[in-house]
Amino acid sequence: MIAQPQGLPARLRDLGRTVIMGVLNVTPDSFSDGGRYLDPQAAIGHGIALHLGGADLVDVGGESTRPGARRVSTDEEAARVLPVIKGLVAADVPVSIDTMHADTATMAVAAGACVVNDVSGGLADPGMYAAVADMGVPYIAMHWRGHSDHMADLARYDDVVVDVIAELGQRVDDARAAGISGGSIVIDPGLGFAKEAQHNWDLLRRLPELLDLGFPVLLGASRKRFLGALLAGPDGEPRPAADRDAATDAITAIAAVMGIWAVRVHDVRGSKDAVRVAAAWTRRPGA
Ligand code: PMM
Repeated sequence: MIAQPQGLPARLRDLGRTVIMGVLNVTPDSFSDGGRYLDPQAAIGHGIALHLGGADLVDVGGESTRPGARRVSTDEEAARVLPVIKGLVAADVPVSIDTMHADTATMAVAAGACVVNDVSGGLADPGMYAAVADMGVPYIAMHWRGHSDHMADLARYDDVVVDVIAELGQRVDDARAAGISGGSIVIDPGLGFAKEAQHNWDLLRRLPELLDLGFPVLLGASRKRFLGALLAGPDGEPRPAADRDAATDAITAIAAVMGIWAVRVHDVRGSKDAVRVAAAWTRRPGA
């Protein structure tokens, strides 16, 4: 059984396999797709293509979390994402909103988004938990220690898995205390966020410890720097982001076999195939 959050729309429920979340960044500066989908029509077209290609959910974000990226105001972020969310919802595409801002989350859900994905796990905006509690949608709480301009300095752990679990546990307790139902929370170890490459590998190797908490888990490994470093050529140059999809698909296969609820990926096709292989291998229905 793959743990899933309560409050999902019917077509995302009980799939019996890992959910594919496609990445749609409506930003000028995201590390992989920055600048490509700033035009709403281009973004909507790409979101529809992701969905038709196998994304169960399209994750729309208007603020880059790349190291050194400029923070955006709620107004600017909302102006980027809302037309795109409306266009996708009108085209019957399930949408999640990737934001750290409670106001953006509220507007996005009013526009039809069905999941809130908060990379700060509620730490960036003190109003986030109350907003999500009011709306009753599933809430993805990612492990986060600070904004991207200084997160590299925060990558210090005694035992990264134990520390991430303890910090996520605190987020879950705070979210529940603010009224979010425990059953609607998804946890995410935040690969690449205040993590060095070895931290990410430790978290991936010890996924059972995270899964043991009993919450649905989401992983966002897609095209991240630790994969580029792993695949560096003989000159030591990291493999470019656009050429990390096969490695991403390998992580998806592992995640799917382990019972991860969802993977957040740029290239949907390979991950979808990986999920189908894993589902067939584990004899879960839905392959
Ligand atoms: N990573 C990014 C953005 N949003 N959300 C969740 N839940 N987990 C992640 O790992 C995550 C995320 C950064 O990647 P991008 O710049 O390609 O969107």
